[in-house]
Order: sequence, then structure tokens, then C-alpha cells
Amino acid sequence: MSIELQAGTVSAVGLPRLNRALRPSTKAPVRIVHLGLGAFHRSHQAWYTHQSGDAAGWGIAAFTGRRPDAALALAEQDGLYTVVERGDAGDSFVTVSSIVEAVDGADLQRLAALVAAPATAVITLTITEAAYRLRADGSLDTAAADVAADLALLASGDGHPTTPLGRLVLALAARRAAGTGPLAVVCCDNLSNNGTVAHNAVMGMAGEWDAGLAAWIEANTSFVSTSVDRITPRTTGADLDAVEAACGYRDNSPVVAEPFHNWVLSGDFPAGRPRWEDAGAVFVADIEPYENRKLWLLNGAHSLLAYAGQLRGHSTVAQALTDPLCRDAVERFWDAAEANLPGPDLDIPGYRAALIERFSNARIAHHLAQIAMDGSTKLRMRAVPVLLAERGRGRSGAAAALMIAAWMDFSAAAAELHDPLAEDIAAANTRSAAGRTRAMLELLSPDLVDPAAAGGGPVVELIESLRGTFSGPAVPE
Ligand code: CS2
Repeated sequence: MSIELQAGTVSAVGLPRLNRALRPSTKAPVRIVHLGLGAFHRSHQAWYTHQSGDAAGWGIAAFTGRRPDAALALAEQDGLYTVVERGDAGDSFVTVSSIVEAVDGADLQRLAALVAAPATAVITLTITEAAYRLRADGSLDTAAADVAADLALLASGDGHPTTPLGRLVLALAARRAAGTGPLAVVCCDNLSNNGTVAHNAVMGMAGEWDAGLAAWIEANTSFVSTSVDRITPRTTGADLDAVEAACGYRDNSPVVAEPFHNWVLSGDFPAGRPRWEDAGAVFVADIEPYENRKLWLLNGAHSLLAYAGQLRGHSTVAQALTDPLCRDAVERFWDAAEANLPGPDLDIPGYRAALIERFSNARIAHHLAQIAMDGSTKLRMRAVPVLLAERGRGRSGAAAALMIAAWMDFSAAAAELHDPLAEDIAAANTRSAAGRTRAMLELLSPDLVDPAAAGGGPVVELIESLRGTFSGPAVPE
């Protein structure tokens, strides 16, 4: 959490702290375990669960990632928090009660006990795209320092892995040992085919540790794919005050989100699930078109704006979109993406128009710096597939290549880079022009530099020609 925690049970103006005594609410039994307690989980999956018709039967135990802060703040409020729905015209407030336990992610004993419990039916994940630690070819990067360290810890029987994958595998081992049967793992990170990605990452980790466990997971775990959507910027101190003024209580863990929300899911739930459809979730047989529509159009435009916009001196999505150079790049990228999305059922023109409206919501301060993180992982999903599809159709793919060129310019200029491949990127940036571009492309996808790749082929020169497009500030100083 980026907000400062304010200790105590009352606010500066004497308002009581939000909790279940103040706002009596059913404390549902834990049937969902979540890994990655952050703002997005609270504005999305926990909000959907709260809005389900059978919410009284489905409590969530949510575990943090690296730091315990979010769990500590929420635990002080018995798991209750406010979702501020921030529209163009104003705010509305919902007190959400579906999280019944907020736990420090390092508490692996509690995690194992809950995952092993017979009542637990679903594990949801928002652990970030980068946490799946996949190589450009889609397999688990067992050489990544934290993965290798966790594998060594698991092998030694230490029982305290630190990565979300290591912790999940350990907890699944506890379920196997307890004999409590199959369950669903629902990946809610922005990755294409995210169920398969989660499957491959978990199986990669489990397989290295214990072949018997890997076989059990294969037979007993349903990896559900989902497309998740709700713009959720970081909470600020001003948001805490807005909640206090509107709700008459102090909430140290509110979350601000746009009114729009969307959740498309595909897969089986062998031990049941909440009626998320009551809150608008959609269950489909083939998720790929929805996933690509969201990842390419929404997230692709976000990443393009994150790099191009910051190079031009903007700090939020809404600001960057008012810059004609950025807006034009987004529209051209959308044209390229649209040419590779199927049929009229997806209503791409309507989706694009809605995105312009959502991005222009100036009451949501969605910071480009937040979106710019972990670019090497995000661009594999957001730029590379459109670039390769365009080249496969005999076109240059320049609109998608421009996103990659902007990422490279941004990476070269940034004082500090938040990226799982930050060291490789820094090493690439010490090389001369074409060598640097080639090295950066290799980090995204081998197909971008392989002359024999289907539809791909070298795009080094194309990218080189696009470098510097956004290098001038939008407003001369
Ligand atoms: C954003 C997403 O930070 C990012 O990479 O593109 O978090 C985006 O806001 C969500 O996917 C919206 O649903």
C-alpha cells in the first residue's frame, strides 16, 4: 500500500474506525483463499463476491505478497473496507464484507491450513504478471534467483518459500496430504491464457520439487482462465478523507475504482463457486477473444501511454490521452489490434469508444509510472502478439512496434527501472544501437529476431527507425 497507515481506532476528528461492530455484517466461512491482497483484489474479486446472491456462504481469506501492511490495516477493521466508485459525475461508496481474514503472506502455516481445509473450494490469484516467472518461451524460469532459492528451500524441507508460486505449491501439498480433494485455481492477472500460464508455472515449480505432487495437482486442480477488468489507481491520503467525510467512519484501507467492471471466466469449479454472475461475471467456453480484446485494446493502450506519455512529460492516463501524438499512436495501435480480432460479436467500435471515455475520466488519477512497471512481461502480452499477427499478414506492424520502441526509449532514460529483467535491460542498454535493440527484443520474444519465425522475422530495423518518436516534451519548457 502506498498510503500512510494512521494508527488508532478513531480519526483525527473523532470518527470511529470501520469494523464489524460498527457495521454489523455476516462473517461468511472461508471458502476462497486469495494470494496477492492489494487494491485490485479488493475492487474486483472481493467486490464481486460481496455482490453475489450467496455471499453469506463465501468468505475470503486474503494473503499479502511481500509486505504484511495491507493485511495489518485490514485486520484492524475485521476485513471491512470501502470501495469508492469514482465516476465522472461523482463518488458512490460501498462497504465490502467478503474478506473475513486478512493474513500476512509469510504466515505459511495459516495458508497451508486454509488451502487444506475441506470447505476451501477456490484459490484466486493476483500476484502480478511478473510473478509467474516465465521465460520468453512460456516455461518457468527455474534459473531466476527467487525461483531457484524457493526450489532449494522446498527440497530442504524448510517450509518457508518466499515467492507466491512456491507458497502456492507448498499449500497444495498440504491439501494433497489432507486428502480434501479437488479445487479450482483462478488466475486473475493480466496474462493471455492466464489459466494455462498459472498451470505451467505451478507445474514447473511442483515438478522440480516432487513428481508425485505434480501428478496430484494435474489430476486435482482446475486452472480457470479469466479476463479481469476494473481500473484501480493507488489509494491516496485524500481518498481516506473523502471516505471519512461521506461514510462517517475512519477506513484506513479504502480502494478507489472506476464504476465499470468486467469479469469473464472459463473453466471448471470442482468444489463449487460463488454466484459471481449475480454481480455481472460472465462464464464462457472460449475466453481467447475476450482476453485479447481486453489485453490488446485496454492494456496495450495503457502500456503505450505509459511509455510515450512519460517521455512526453505526462503523468496520468487522462493527461497523456489529451496529447495528439499519444492519442494518434493509440488509435493506430487499436486499428492494428482490431484487424486481428474476430468478428462483430466483440463490438470493437463500442469497446474503443468506451475505453476513450474510461481513460478520460479525469477524476481517476491513474499514474503512468504505476502502469510502466514490469514492461518486459507486459509487452509480451500487449505488443508482441499484435506485431507478429500484423507481420503474418504481410504488414509492417509499425503501430505495435512503436510501443516497443517507446518502452526501449523509456528504459534507456529511466533512473530506476521496476522490472524482473531490470539487469538484462541495463546490460542491453550498454550495447551499441542494433545490438542493443536485438538484445531487448530477445527479452520479449525470440520470434522477433528469428528470421525463420512464422510471420515474425527480424524487426530490429523497424524498431530502430521508430526510436525517439516521443522524445520531445508535449509542452516546450
Ligand atoms: C494496467 C492494468 O497497470 C497496468 O498494467 O494496464 O492494471 C489495468 O488498469 C487493469 O488491467 C484494468 O482492468
